[in-house]
Amino acid sequence: MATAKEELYPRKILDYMEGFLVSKTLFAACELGVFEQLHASERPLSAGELAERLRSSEDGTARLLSACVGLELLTAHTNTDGQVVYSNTEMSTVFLTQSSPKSLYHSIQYSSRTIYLCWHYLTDAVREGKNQYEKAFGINSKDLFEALYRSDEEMLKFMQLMNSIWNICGRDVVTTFDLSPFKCIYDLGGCSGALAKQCVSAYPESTVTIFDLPKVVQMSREHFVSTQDTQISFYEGDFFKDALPEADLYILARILHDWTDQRNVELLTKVYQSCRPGGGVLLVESLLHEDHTGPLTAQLYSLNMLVQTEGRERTGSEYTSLLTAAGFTHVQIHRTGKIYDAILACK
Ligand code: SAM
Ligand code: ASE
Repeated sequence: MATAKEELYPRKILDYMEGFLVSKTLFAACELGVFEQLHASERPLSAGELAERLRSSEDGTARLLSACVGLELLTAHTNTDGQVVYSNTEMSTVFLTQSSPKSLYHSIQYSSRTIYLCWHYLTDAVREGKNQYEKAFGINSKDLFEALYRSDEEMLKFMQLMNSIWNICGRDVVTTFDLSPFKCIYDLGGCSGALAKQCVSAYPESTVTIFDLPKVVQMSREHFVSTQDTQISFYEGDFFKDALPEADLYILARILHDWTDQRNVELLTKVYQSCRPGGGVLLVESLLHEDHTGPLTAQLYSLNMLVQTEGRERTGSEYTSLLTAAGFTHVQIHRTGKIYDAILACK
């Protein structure tokens, strides 16, 4: 029951109604380079000084900085001469500057330039039950990844998005289960290799092969994985069309949520057939509660899968059904409490 107070002042609804103002403030501050400039500067800067360095208007910059203070992304301090100067908070330094190892800069960029545009058509996506690339970007390709990778630039942005989250929650998903018995690991749709790196650092006796589409592998070699990562190699292929190499463990991180149940059973069946006896599969996904009451992040991500892909987020038992339909047994589900959870199944 709502309390009398809530009826008079619908705080939650007002917050939700204007939630996108918060997102856009963060996006603009990142895109303009606010956190970068403050990080590069040895001292706090005034709105005027920042405006000059960012080549932005002084008035607009002052308002943006003030909103960032309200969001606790910046702190403001008044000098003895009465001038207001700004600096990054510790959180902004760690997560919003480009050079930080835990930077979310590229995730924010992809949210701003791609996801935000798709979500403009969320109502249509719900009505039609399909993604909105045609309306948002004028693309009518039947191939999902042709749409997602509509240019090299867009592919790189997507890869950077995929990359950045594993610096924050990658360790958890690869150490949830003891994967040390699995020496030969394939990361199907392994993309930029961020999870592969987490994996080889946790398991120094294992090797990880990143299996992905040829142009993704090429981009990954060029921008993400160094030749000094000797435990990591690449394999170019299409996991729906080509034969899968034999391995002890297949990692499928954020793969099944892109596709329908039918395509997933098709893919998992191929994985099962190539898997060595005693081997297994590790799924990494954002799990919904069994009764779909949460977590909110997974619920919202499921809507994002609707506007951007052919898939959905699922519950642990939904993934179990897909795995058992393909032949896997002993399904173990582990929730990490962070965005991504882990499921291990055996052959
Ligand atoms: N596993 C990575 C992660 O969690 O960061 C990337 C997940 S991303 C959503 C899906 C990945 O699957 C992309 O790297 C994409 O290129 C790859 N992919 C899509 N279709 C594929 C196919 N038919 N064969 C091989 N890889 C594919
Ligand atoms: C995919 C994952 C993502 C396909 C498209 C995607 C993400 C964003 N766009 O497999 C990462 C998760 N974030 C959200 C908002 O869903």
